[in-house]
Parts: sequence; C-alpha cells; structure tokens
Amino acid sequence: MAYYFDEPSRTFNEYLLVPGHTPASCVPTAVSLKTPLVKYRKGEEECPLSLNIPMVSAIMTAVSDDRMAVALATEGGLSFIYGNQSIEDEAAMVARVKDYKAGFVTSDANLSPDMTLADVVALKEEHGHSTMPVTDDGTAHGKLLGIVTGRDYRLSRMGLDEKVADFMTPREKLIVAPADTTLKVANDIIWDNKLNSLPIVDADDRLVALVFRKDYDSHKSNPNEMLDAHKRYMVGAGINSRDYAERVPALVEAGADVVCIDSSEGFSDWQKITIEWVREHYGDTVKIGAGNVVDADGFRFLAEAGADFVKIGIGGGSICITRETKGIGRGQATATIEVAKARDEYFRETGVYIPLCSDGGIVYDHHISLALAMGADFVMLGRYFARFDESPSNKVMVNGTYMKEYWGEGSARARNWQRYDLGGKKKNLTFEEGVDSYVPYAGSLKDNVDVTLLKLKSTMCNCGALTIPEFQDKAKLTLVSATSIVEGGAHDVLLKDKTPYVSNT
Ligand code: RVP
Repeated sequence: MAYYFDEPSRTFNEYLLVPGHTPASCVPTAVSLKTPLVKYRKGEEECPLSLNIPMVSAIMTAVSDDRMAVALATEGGLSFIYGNQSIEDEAAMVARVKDYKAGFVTSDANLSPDMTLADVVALKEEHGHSTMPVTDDGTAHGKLLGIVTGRDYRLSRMGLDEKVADFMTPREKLIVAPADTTLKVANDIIWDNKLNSLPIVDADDRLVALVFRKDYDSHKSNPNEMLDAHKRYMVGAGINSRDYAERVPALVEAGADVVCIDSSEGFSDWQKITIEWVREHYGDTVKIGAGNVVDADGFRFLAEAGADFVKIGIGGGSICITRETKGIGRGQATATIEVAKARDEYFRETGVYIPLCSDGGIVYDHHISLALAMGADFVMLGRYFARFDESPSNKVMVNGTYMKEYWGEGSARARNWQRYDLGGKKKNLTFEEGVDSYVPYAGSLKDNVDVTLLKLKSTMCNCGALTIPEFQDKAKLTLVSATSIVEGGAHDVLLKDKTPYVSNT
C-alpha cells in the first residue's frame, strides 16, 4: 500500500515567525549572515567554505553567467554558472570570473577602424557605453588603434558613413598602462591626467581591459566580497550526471570553487555515481552539492553518497510546472522542515553537519527568513536574480513596463534535457516541465540585495538572533489560517497608492 504523509505539504506563505526577546545588543548592524556552504565536523573544525550572505543564484541559463557571478560574489553570495552549455563555454565563463579584476573591465562595445559613425551610434544604443576602444580586429583583445568617446564626434556635423579611423583619438595620443598595473596605480594615472578611462595593454599593445574612474570608488565599499585565497572572486558551476567525467575536470581547471549536480530530482543512483566519481578522482578537494530532494529518505541517500551540501525543492520554482505535468513535488516549507530534521539527526549520529539549500519558490524577501528559520543554511534564487541588470536575459518593454525574460531549464526554450534525464539512450526533452516568462525589471543587484538583507537582519533581531545558527535555534514558527493571511496585508482601508511597497514582487 502507498505511504501517506500525515500532514499536508505547505508553502512559505502559510507560516509566520513569532518574535522572541530582543536584547539591546541585538541590532541589525551587529548581525552576521555568514553561513556554511559545504559539510564539516561542527564543533571540531571550521567550515572550509562559507558564504558571507545566505544567497546563491540558480543554475539557470536566464540567471547565472559570469557577469551575475561577479556581481553576486561582490555582495558576499555565490553564483552557480549554468551547465546547459558546452563544457568549453561553461569553463570559459568560470575562468572569466576567476580572471576578473575588480575595476578592470573587459570592453563589450568595440570597434574596428573601417567601421562607421553609424556603427558607433548602433553600438552605443545596444550597450549604453560611450567609450569604445578601436582594435585591429574589432575585438576586446585586439591590437589597440584608438578610442572613440562622445567627444570625438558630433552627429549634427558629421555624416553617418564617416570611418572610425578618421575621427577616433589615435593610439599615439592615448595614455595607457601595462597589464600588471594595480587598480590603485591605474586610478592615480586617471586622476593625474584627468581621464575618464584608462586602457590597459599587454606587451604587444593588445587591449587587456579598461579601467573607469568610477569603479575604483565602488570597489572600496564591498566588505562582504567572496574571495578565494588568491583574492579572486569565488564561483560555483552546475554539472550533470551524464558528462561529469569531462565537465568536472574542465571546470576545476578553470578554477570553479564548488560544483553542484543540477537535477530536478536528485534521489537517484545517477547522483550517487557522479559523487563517487568525483571522490575517486579528487578526494575531498572538489566540493560537490547534490539534489534536489524533498524528504528525509532523499536527504539520507545523498548524505551517505557523500554530498557536500544538499539542495531541497521540487516543483516550487516560479517557472516550474513539474507538479502539473508529472504530479510530483512537495510544498517548499514542509520539504525544508522535514529535510532539516533529517540533517540534524544525521549530525547527531555522525558529527558531520551538511548544509542545506532551499531552492525555488522564494517570492517575498521574508520567505528567505522563513527558509533559514526552518533550517536551511542558504537559499537558491532564480526569479529574484533574473530581474536585475546583471542577469544574462533581455530587458524588454511589455505594455509600457520594463521586463526581463526568464525561462525554466525544463522549458522548450532551454531544452536542458540532462536536468530531467533518467538514463537510457534518449538525449532530448520529451515534454516541458518549465515555462518561458517575463519578470518585472528591478534595477541593480546591489540595490535589491541590500534591501533584502536589511529585512532579513531586522527579522533576525526581532527573534533575538545575531547569527543564522542562533536564528535557526531560537526561531518560533506558526502556521497561519487563510483568514489571518488577509489580516497580514493592508486591509479595511482605501489605499491612496495602489503600488505595493514590497520590493520583491
Ligand atoms: P525560483 O527562484 O522560484 O524562480 O526557482 C528557481 C529554481 O527553479 C531553480 O533553482 C531550479 O531548481 C528550478 N527550476 C529551474 N528550471 C525549472 C523548470 O523549468 N521547471 N525549474
């Protein structure tokens, strides 16, 4: 006979936190959001890899590329670069994050000398930058021949067919700096010479990067940055249970700090085999997350297989229709609570603490607080990050409002068959488990993450907690009735402004 769970499966929206005593010392500025990313012997050793904020970006084509990874690592979180691309392309993205020097920008709007003013105008419209290097082959790393800025042309006086070579500021008039220049020195050159940007070139006069005056200032104000031992940004990468024997070595070689098996359902021999392969070839030096699971049995299986962290969640993603198409899944709150209990039991038995990631279904900022209170150590977000400037998808105008495109890995658009793979010869997606959609454009990652974290810290203080482990220990949670959910919003008043003041919708 089938097994029946006693309780219905519930979502975050059905829970609230009940405040605890707040000591005078418990203020948001004193809260630490540091949280473990990989397993360790709690109480005996330090976690070898921690996040400075409990947020990671989803392993999705529409969310996590190298630009997102740099932006999120700057704030203290981590991106998992999407695996739904060739091994070479994914490794190249990882390498770009590791090579990224804050303030040293690889130019994405470049010209060749035979291009025209019309091309300059088009590029400016596409990228929004007014500084465009001119290189012999029109690429970001070609031989530097000059630069075009807004000061080099006047649209009212010049023909659109004028050649770039005829109006650019030529190389001999440019001040440049060599590749080993530090950001501090680059910034001094910029200020001493009243420049807006400084091209960095290698020994063959090939363009390496541009340094802009404004970036140096912003770099100084990121105390949470996720940096490795060599002061490079940290980055994760998605893998699958098919081509891991080729993909993992390429990602490790490129510098990935952690990998994660990306699968809609992780309670399978395929994940065990993948983890075993990594252990056999790399021991404990390569950290590997696994999932997704939604109950104690699934957790135990992956824990015993050797996962460094376990991801929770099936069917709760905003773009996910797995529950509709296959009838499998579980409410994200119930899944998190049960898996956290199983993790704590495993810890009591073995002394090994396996961090949990609640993945999908975070709609409001307070859902992050709930997930952590329920025992997750960090959360994975797709929709949340897809809304920002830094996500790889297009920003489009829909009915007078700016939107960003956001699509599921199981949608016809992504066709990420490995994520839904159940073995066998077939290598395609037979039916969809995700949709293609728009999400409201929300500006820069930093501005939004700042507000989200402020809300989280404030909630933690309401519960008398200065750290995430303390929060998990002290949190008191209550289920809410349907009627009290109505009470939770503004009610029985006539709103003057109908725009909701929640930032995260
Ligand atoms: P959300 O943050 O609610 O947008 O959910 C993101 C999560 O949804 C991902 O991390 C992944 O686990 C899941 N996902 C991604 N694609 C699909 C799909 O097409 N069904 N689901």
